[in-house]
Amino acid sequence: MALLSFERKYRVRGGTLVGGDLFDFWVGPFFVGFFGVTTVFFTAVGISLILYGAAIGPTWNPFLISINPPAQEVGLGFAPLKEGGLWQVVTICAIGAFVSWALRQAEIARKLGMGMHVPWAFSAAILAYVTLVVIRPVLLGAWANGFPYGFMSHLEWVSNTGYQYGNFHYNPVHMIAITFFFTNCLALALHGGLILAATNPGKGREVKTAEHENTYFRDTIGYSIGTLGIHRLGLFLAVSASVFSAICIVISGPLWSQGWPEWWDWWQRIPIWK
Ligand code: UQ2
Repeated sequence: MALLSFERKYRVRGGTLVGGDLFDFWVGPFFVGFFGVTTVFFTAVGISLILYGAAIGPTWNPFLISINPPAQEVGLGFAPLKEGGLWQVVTICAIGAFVSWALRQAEIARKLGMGMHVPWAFSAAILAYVTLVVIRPVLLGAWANGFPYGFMSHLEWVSNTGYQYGNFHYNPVHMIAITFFFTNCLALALHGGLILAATNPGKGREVKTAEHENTYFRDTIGYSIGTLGIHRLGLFLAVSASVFSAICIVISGPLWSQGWPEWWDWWQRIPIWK
């Protein structure tokens, strides 16, 4: 079905989660919906506050602008706007915008009668962010443990937080998360390469089919995961990367406060070596 006639057929009322027919319309190509409105609201307020923070800050250098969390002494309380309060409100706006976006994805999936795979996958990314700026700071007792919103400053936070635990690459869950990121990269390279190779065999030659794709991998490694399977694998790898990232940072401090290299001392302490 051509795109325009498909959209004429499927761009119909109904399926919204909130607001009934109120925001059940499109602006140009974009579905609006209640959560489209809340996404735009939180994004506009958040960006305005970041610009305000930059304006009262020491620099307009885009690499150096930073909206910082409150000082350690504030604990889990509210801070004055100019002393971390901006960071707190920007965090609320960010979570509001991300969750609104996920719910807008859910509404669009419902309208089209599709599964909820996209909103759930995106929720894993939201979980990783919320773990960094809410769950871990709450477990550690201070918003100061959230990361600052700035280009250089967030990189420095990552570096400092890593060295606080000696060498973060010794964090076993960090190892698992990295393995998922790398494997995800491998899977997407294989998939993208395979699809383009089948679709663009060269000028004047026939476009190939899923049978060619299967056979390519059966000939190469004796196994093809299949056209549906590769997408299941991709979703699993991508979501796992986010979830294990969230776990690897939330256990750093709340569960383990020494260096990560020391964690491996359990190996030396196995009674069998005695
Ligand atoms: C495949 C298949 C696809 C693919 C790819 C494979 C026809 C179009 C890439 C090959 C993938 C395999 C064998 C899994 C590799 C495993 C890991 C953990 C990277 O078979 O079906 O569909 O795109």
